[in-house]
Amino acid sequence: MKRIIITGANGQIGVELTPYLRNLYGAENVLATARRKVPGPVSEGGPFVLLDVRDGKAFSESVESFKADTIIHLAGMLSARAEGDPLGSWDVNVEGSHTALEVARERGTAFFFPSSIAAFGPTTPAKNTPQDTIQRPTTIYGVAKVTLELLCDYYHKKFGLDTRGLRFPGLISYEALPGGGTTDYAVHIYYDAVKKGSYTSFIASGTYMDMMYMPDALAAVVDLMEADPEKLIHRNAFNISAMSFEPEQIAASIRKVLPDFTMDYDVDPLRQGIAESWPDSLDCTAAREEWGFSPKYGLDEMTQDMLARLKDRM
Ligand code: AKB
Repeated sequence: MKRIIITGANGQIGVELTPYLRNLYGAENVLATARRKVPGPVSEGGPFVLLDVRDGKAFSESVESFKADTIIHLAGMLSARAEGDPLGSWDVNVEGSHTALEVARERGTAFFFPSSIAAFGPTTPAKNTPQDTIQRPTTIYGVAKVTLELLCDYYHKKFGLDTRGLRFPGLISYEALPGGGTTDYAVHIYYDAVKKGSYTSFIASGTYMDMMYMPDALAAVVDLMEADPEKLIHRNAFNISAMSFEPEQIAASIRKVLPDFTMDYDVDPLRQGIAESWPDSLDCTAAREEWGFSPKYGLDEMTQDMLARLKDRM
């Protein structure tokens, strides 16, 4: 990657990936795009343009004038929000992503797509979920993710496009709150632990999901995009995860730092249903073997860092 254009740069991943890439590749070589201009590092720390990914003409012109060699396509709607607006989410998550893929084909750029654990469903083996397995998701978000995984594979095979992707687990970060996701409880819990010393979980006790600390996710994007293409057997998308836990385990980890922390439950049926349709834990062997995936943070290391950073901020 030398000249990178990022879509959805104001989202949970974009607000951290944009400065991270600018730091690695030079601020002038990373063009952030989003539908709104929000004051802060994304719009002020380097080049920025307003862009709706569904506007293929404007998108293509931005790629051409910036001379981008890589599109990091992050614009999208998360799982629970998408379930509340299936048609709107299809428009952004499938039509918008397909437009982005077409722009990549037209301009000959590499293309990164963030898939998700949501690309799996209730008939997928839930434990140690294989890289290649049954994908019959029951959420509109998951259906969109599978569609794009397949389209990316197709564009690679048919047009030789350099498409690469990751199946992200829940991402946990102190920089930005996610919005409308099912794994969001694992971020909110840290904020409430620092602010109030207690948390009410919308996910039920005993519900396991894969998770990862944001620094490991950022490194994974770069490691995959810089990987030797000859070594990639898979393209879209690699299973990646750093840990799998249920609410009681993250609460116990927080109590090691804040012994008085308490948690109770007010389970949200929508998000609980989504969580139960997703895997408990992914097998990441392909990512390790094909491009050296190796996350650094486990649950307790992440908890210590999250709480220390949030305390500084709040
Ligand atoms: C969500 O919960 O929707 C996302 C995801 C796992 O894709 N964090």
